[in-house]
Amino acid sequence: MNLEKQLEKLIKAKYKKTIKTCTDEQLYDCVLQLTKDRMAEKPVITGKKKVYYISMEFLIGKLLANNLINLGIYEELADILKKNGKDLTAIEEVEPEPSLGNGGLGRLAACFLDSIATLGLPGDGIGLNYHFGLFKQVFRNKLQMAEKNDWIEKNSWLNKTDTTFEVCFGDRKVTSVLYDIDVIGYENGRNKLHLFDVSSVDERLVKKGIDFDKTQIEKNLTLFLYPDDSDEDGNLLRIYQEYFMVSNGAQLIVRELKEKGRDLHRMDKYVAIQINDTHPTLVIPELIRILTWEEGFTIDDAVKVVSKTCAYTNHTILAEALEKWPLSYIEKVVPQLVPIIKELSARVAKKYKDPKVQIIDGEKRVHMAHIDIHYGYSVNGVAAIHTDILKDTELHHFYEIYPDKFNNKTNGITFRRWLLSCNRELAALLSEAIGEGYKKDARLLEKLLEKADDGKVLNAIDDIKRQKKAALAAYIREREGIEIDPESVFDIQIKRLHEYKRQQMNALYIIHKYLEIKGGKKPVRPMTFIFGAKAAPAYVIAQDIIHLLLVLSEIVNNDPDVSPYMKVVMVENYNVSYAEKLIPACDVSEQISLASKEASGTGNMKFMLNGAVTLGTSDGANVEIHELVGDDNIYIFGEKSDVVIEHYAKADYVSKDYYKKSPVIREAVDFIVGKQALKVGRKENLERLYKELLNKDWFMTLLDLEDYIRVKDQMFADYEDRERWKRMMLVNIAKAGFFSSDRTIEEYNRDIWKL
Ligand code: 26Q
Repeated sequence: MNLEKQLEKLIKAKYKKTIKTCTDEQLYDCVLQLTKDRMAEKPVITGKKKVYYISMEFLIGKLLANNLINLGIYEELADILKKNGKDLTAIEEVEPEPSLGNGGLGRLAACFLDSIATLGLPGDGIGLNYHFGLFKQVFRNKLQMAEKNDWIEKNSWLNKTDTTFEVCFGDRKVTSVLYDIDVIGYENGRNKLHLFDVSSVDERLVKKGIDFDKTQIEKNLTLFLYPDDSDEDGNLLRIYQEYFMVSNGAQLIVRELKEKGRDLHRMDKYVAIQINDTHPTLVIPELIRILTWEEGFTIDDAVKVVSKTCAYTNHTILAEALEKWPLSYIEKVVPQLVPIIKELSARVAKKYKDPKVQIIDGEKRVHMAHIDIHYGYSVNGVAAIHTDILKDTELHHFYEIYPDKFNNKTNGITFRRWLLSCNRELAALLSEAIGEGYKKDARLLEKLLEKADDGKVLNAIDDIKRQKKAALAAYIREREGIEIDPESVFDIQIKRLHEYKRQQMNALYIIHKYLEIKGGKKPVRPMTFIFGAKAAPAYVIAQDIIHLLLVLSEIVNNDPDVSPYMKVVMVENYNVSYAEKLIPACDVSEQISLASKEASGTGNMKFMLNGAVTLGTSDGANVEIHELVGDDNIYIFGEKSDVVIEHYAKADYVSKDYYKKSPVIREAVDFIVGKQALKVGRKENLERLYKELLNKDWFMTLLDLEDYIRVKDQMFADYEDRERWKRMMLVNIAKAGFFSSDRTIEEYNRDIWKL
């Protein structure tokens, strides 16, 4: 049916109105329905073998614009609405964001689903239907507060199915309900994201903020996404969640195989299960349990086929982030898996004496990654340097046993969301300059290099950047109540708050600049420093860093000597939707993690694609960005990973030495507990952070601070060479093609899944 007629019909049936007379909310409701109906018409992608991407997080973000783009009806719908006095972007704003992930790992899963469907590969996601996504961040008294973040409305992307399974825990049994979200590829067919829920979930359990009774498992199991990004204590509920997900997932996979009449002994010919970090690791013993208990397999046969089916992706080398659960926890939550885990552990112990590769260690803790490595057929890191570090140091002992299992899959991002949708203007310009081919084959962006001396194209890129900066400035004025100058340089750091990502180093630079300006050294052009970051609620130092940023924002923005030259903005409740507004407006992309610590990063890729220039360390995918764009189009600083790793090995990094040696460092660090900061900030938080930096500084902020200041100053100076900067923008865009998640997924398929 004609799109306009279809929409009119829906509106009439639901609201007895017309497009013109509908509110944006009503229009959203009907456009959602229309989009879902159109998606349901797309053929399901099929094939002999299918991948299941199993993950505790799918940070899908708003889906409307993306689905319209993938259906190929975005422009048509926008025109229809416009004709009727309505604005599609305003309608997009109505959609609540499903924040079903913490950060990079969850967002990667969402990009991968888009690319799997776009490439026409059969592949579904398996995850949990959290009723409350990642907490909503609000600032009170310059401190982060966490509030619940509900996203499920009466009409949503979720389709309730009649699939239910029983999941048995040691102390109770629950019934699951399956909700599906359709995933359609760009001009391609349909896969699914399967999100499991418990039938007995009860949202009323949530009292104040994000507090709830942790013991009522039937009611709380799928209420919340765990807000910990990598270093906080897990607990029993986390294991209940993990087992609930994998048990449902395993049952679904086995059922689908049986429905297709497949021989379970040859499961690996029909199924690949990609385990997204260790969180879904229990799928391995759970599948073995199902095959032996319910399908009559011998344990040898079950272990064999499962080991050929499961593949593991590692996303971190932070030791504290690797899951190790006390066996007693697993005993309590899923006693039925304990004999299997013990058997898997015993088989390893019999073959390998090295304590570093055991599944159950001397303290009776279960190392989840070790299960994955011994009983999976592939182990991959997420950027070249990350995989190298896994092989050479962190997982070296495993690499010696299984050299062939290890492989690298450098992360990627979906260009549908991170270019076509969030920067339609740039996409249009690219189409005009180099044709539409890049939309299907991102590497064709390199054709843009032919325009590196074309003043018209360069100016057009710059114009779009200005436009996006103006739009962001307006948005920030409205949302944060802060006035920023669109003519200033926009320097942006958006990512989870973590010491290894070193937002505190950026803060020290800001202090340094502030003091310089106070001392009369004014920059030629104003600068705007923008942050967005949530901190795990239990991560104390991360909270302190947020506090410092908010303190700096107040001091700088309210100082009449300084505010004409610089502004500091910490945006509230940074999420995917905010990222889509920030990234196209960015000049300087801050990727300043301590070398060796950021597995890959994916924000770095999104910024580059949108014409920002990276200021970064030789870490994660920055290394590959550097190789692609060359020395002239990126700003790299800081110690390299080998030096850092050596400091850890020798335990010889002493932050105080750097503090003592450098007056610049001293002045900036002391500011944190100086009179001015204490006047607007809280002593407890600022002093704790100060002491941490001086006495511990585990992520070596002061090691790189001077070099950071030097290179960042150079970068700001170079910004004034406008012609050179425009060229840098162009080269970054042109070289971003490699970071399309379509390329990443092609590699996963070629080397691991073989669909
Ligand atoms: C673990 C145990 C208990 C509770 C929570 C967790 C937990 C939750 C989330 C552990 C880790 C995470 C998230 C990790 C993450 O986002 N890692 C990022 O993954 C990206 C995609 O590969 C990389 O680009 C980033 O470098 C990496 O930090």
